[in-house]
Amino acid sequence: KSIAVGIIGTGGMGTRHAGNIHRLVDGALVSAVFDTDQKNAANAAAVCDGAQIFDDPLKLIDSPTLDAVLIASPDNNHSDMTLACLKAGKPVLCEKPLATNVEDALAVVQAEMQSGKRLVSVGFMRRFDPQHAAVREAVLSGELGQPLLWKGVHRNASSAYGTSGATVLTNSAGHDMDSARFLLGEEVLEVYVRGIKTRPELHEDTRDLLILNMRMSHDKMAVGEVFVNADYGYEVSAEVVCQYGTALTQQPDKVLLRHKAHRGFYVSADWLSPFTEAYIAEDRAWIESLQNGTVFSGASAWDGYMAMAVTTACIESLHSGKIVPVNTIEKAEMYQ
Ligand code: ISE
Repeated sequence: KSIAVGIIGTGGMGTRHAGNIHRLVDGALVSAVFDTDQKNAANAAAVCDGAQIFDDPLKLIDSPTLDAVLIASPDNNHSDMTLACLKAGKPVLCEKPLATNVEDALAVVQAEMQSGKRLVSVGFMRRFDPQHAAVREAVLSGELGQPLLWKGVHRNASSAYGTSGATVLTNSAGHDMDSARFLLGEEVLEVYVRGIKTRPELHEDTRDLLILNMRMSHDKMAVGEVFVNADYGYEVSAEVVCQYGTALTQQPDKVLLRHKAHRGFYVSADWLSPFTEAYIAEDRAWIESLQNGTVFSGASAWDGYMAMAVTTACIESLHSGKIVPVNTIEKAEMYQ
């Protein structure tokens, strides 16, 4: 049976998922879209052979013609939309972050626990990126010995969503917290965050360059740079340092260019192109899990909640200058 998906939020990210699911994923079609901007909704509907355009996201969620919902609306309504999906008993893939504060993320986890069914998936797409997957495989092979340290780099050419420390930590750095958890297979216990504003003309709240220091379970360490105004382009990398070697993400098929007295590689301007494959693989894995009635292999509501719990501690650390513990509820059986 073909899975009928409705998409809430059809900006750049939602339209990308719509095209992936409708055109590139077997056994699924996008049959409904919603966006507050009619033009965006019409564009996405056109990509999906004339999907129905809803004027209310809650009506879309409740529509009996839809099997599943993908949420790619602005960050601050992710948790409300996800809760509405849980209420309707619909499987949902919510773009990261699951919420913009830890209380709302916890409400999603608790509602899912009450429903007794794993309905919520979260779009931490790096888990499906071939480079990140290869690093994880190398670590899991055991050949490098025990993993000890995660080192991440996350740079945006310019910030699309604001540059206060809280916004950067909530919107961008969640990927790095998830990457460290995923690649080391450990939880974040404590954080220490430093941040600066990189240009004098920026607003005084700006913390566009951050260093995250995370103490992980089993005495592992993680440190990441998050720089949302790096100017030259978009880049992400992750390295796991182990007892007998290290594994670092590498782009395999880059062309060495010689041009105008330079020799080097192009760098992408945004995340859509470096993570093209990751988004397709994520959408494919989600649809397959719905078809087979199995648990999604990517991030769960628990992972979305953990990212928000770590984010909350990071914001506190950035503001206080102190080491801050990550406080969470106990992990329920259904997320083990
Ligand atoms: C954006 O929202 C994303 O999810 C990108 O993957 C990330 O790299 C960027 O920093 C975020 O702003």
